Amino acid sequence: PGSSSNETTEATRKANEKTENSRVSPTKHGSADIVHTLAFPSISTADFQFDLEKASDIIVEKAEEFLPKLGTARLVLVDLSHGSKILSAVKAKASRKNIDSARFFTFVGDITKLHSEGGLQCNVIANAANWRLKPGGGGVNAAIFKAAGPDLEAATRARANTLLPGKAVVVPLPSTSPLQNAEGITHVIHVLGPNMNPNRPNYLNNDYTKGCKSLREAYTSLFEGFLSIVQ
Ligand code: AR6
Repeated sequence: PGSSSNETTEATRKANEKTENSRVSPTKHGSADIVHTLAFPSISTADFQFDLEKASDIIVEKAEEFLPKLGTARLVLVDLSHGSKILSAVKAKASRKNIDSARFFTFVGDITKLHSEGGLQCNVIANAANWRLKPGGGGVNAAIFKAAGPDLEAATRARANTLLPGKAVVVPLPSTSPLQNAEGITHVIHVLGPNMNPNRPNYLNNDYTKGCKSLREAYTSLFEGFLSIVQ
């Protein structure tokens, strides 16, 4: 009997993730031959309390569906910690389906500091937004609005005032935004996922039939938005 992956030590896992982060091929910062790359957080699985197993199935299914349409562009699922359960689940499922790991991979880091701290070049990032498209509220939404400065709120307002669950809106980032200067981000795509938290708006009361449909729609809108930038 060999050791199962469940028995992998924390140290080994950290080492593996570091290897994974470091194997990412560099792209030219700010130049025309950049490899279009979308970095996205796992929509709905923290503050919105969506089931991780179901979410990881949907992320892998949608990445597999969109990769052939995206040419050479890359999709990168990001989370803050080496212990991220959603990253491990997605990584394992993507590997089982033999999805090209150079074009779809997981990355540990702060989505607002991928280039400066992680050495990963992305030109587009996704935000797990709230329906009002407002800064704050914690999680990745607060981090992205803070890092981008007031420019992002004004640019968002020019596109939309609110968002429905399952929908995404592409916002070009003004060149004055620190997120563009320091990180090379040209677009933020706000996505509103389904909510399974009773203390947040549009609570789905554990209805995963509706929830999964809505999360699929959210990733479809997100990846279609990215496709519109790549094309
Ligand atoms: N970099 C990378 N990933 C992050 C970061 C970061 N800086 N911060 C959080 N994550 P969440 P939701 C990961 O809660 O569940 C907000 O208040 C986090 O570990 O941000 O869709 C909004 O205003 C998790 O994997 O989004 C909404 O009201 C993922 O990002 C509500 O929360 C999403 O976690 C949306 O809840």
